[in-house]
Amino acid sequence: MPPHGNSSFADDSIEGKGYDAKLIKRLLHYVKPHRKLVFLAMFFMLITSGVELLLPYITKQGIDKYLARLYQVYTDTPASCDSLMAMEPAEGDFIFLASDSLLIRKASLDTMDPADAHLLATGGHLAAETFYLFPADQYQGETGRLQNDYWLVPERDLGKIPVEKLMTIRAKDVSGITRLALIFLGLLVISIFAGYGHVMTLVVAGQRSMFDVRTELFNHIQTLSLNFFSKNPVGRLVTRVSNDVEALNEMFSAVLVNLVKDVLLIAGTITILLIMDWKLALISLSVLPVFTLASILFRRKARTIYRKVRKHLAELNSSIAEDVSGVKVVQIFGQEKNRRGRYFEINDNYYKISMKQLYVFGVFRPIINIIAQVGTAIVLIYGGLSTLSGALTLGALVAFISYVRQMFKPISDMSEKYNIMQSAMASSERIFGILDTEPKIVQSSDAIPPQKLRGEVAFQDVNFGYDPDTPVLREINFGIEPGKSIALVGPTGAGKTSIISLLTRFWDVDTGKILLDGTDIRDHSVATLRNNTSIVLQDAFIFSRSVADNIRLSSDLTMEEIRSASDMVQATGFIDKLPNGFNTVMAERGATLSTGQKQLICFARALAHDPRILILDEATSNVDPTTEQLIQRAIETLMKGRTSIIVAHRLSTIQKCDEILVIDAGKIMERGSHQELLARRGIYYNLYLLQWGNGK
Ligand code: M5T
Ligand code: MG
Repeated sequence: MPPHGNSSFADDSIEGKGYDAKLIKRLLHYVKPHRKLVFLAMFFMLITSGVELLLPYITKQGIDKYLARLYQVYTDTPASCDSLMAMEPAEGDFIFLASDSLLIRKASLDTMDPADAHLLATGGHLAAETFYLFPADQYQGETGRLQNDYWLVPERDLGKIPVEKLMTIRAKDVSGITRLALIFLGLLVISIFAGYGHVMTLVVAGQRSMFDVRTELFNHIQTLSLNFFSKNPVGRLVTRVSNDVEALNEMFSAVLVNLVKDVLLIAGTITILLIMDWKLALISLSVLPVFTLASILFRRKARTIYRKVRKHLAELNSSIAEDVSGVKVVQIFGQEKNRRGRYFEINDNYYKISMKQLYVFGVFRPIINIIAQVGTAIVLIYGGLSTLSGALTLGALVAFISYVRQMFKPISDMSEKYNIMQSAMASSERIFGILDTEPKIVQSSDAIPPQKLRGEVAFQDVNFGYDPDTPVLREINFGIEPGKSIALVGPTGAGKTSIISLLTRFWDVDTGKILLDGTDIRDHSVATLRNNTSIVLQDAFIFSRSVADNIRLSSDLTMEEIRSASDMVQATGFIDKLPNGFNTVMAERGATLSTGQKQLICFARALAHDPRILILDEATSNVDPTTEQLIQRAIETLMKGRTSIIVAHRLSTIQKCDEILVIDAGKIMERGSHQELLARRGIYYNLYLLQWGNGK
């Protein structure tokens, strides 16, 4: 595997802070245009949280009011009985039995003033036995006893009464419970819709914000100067635009969507538990710290291992991709065994890390579940005991258990959210890093407005290096009259392409200047530069669009103009043979075209834009003699009447130019016409012998 194989993965660390106010503030800037959606989402979220908190309470009501409608007998002096009755609790809570006794509904102890309830429960006047109460005119059976107008059936004997009988005499309870069930159902439906609305609105807001981030990022990257791209390989940039924005998106859909809700639910649940029974609440919350710790630990481990799995998988994939695409080389050089060994190693690494992942999940998940179950068990034990002693109603116990169970999930989710936040913060830092990179080559504020050029070019004492320590061009001086042409020749790495890059302002000179029509190119507006020059690069770049679009690019050229440009460079011949002619959509980078064909399309592109200054970096690649001739003629057509600066490899092209500059190691070593240079018997003469001496 080459060293650069997965550098883009190695680079994209995800460690860091989970919350950074500055970054969040900047991110919110992208959400701002969609804030209405966010507010709507918050509204929906309040509804769903409210319903979720309400449901166990409704269960409690159903149980206490209708299912476990239990009474205890209270006996005391008539005076205190009277004063109790005078408290006038809710209807049916206290029922007069005799002057010295009354029935108190068990669940009503929950709703009255805690001090009163305490007095009642501990005064020794309240019998522990619990009864169901039936109006004496409706039911009198073997079990229970008649007292005043009521038939009292002890709770444990209720099963002895036939079901049909129970249904009729408890008709009120049945209708009450039905009503509650319907309310329960209604709330559920509301919560489903509100939940849908909540997720949808936030996800839409998130997607729209991410869309904006991606657009801004892409637009910004396009403005950046080449020095940025030579420092940031394509792979890394692609990762930025896709993965890092995806991490932000994950933060949106997973974190923001639920974080507020989780916090609300946890806080709400704890409050309700404390109000219901603060002792039991504290006891049942005792597992929370352990549970939270275990969740955090698990999520952290899971995340780390997930990253490793991803990294190994990427290695595995790129190894397959490389070996398959390089299979010819592997076979010719007999490297199969060697490569098999390497692949085995990578494959084995991936297997091991995957097993580790399974192990982490296999151990931690059950542990976390067990802790949650222990929490529920504690509630059952303590709550059960309190229910037995009458301090807690059955409904309250059931509600308690629901609340406690309902609380574990958001807590365990929170630790995952922290991890997601962490990667999102790291990603946004990188994204903003790109957005904050200023283009190095900028148009000066007092630039000359766009103008049509005559096409005079001059280099004056130009020095340049891609990095300051290694000069690439030294003391370059030359000039071209409008309409004249110059050929740059020299060995590979001499600096020919670099001269061209300076003229197009892909880079700026270190010292010296470049003049267009007598004005420094840095004082011209960028539009002047782009409108008056056309460039055909060494590696002809074809976009995966139609041939016509490749020639047109973004200009508004008509089909006739495109066709005539391609006629002039003699490209129409092969274009017409393509399946859809000019409308044939090209493969990525024009993969289905030959090198010569790609060149011809690029020539047509340059010609169609009718530049004053033509810049051409001739391809060195060998093409067949027919194409060679086509290209040669195309170049001549292109050069006609334009200032041309051409990096030339073909002798015929070179001879057509008005002056030849021989570049070596970043310096102009010789200059003159073909004949003059040959006569000098210098570098050019030697190049001539080496390259074209065989008569080509
Ligand atoms: C001239 C160096 C390169 C060479 C010298 C594009 C580029 C080049 N270089 C960098 O350090 N960084 C860069 O981004 O500059 O290179 P050139 O101008 O491309 O050479 P050429 O066009 O004459 O060569 P060729 O092969 O195209 O005929 O030392 O390392
Ligand atoms: Mg070059």
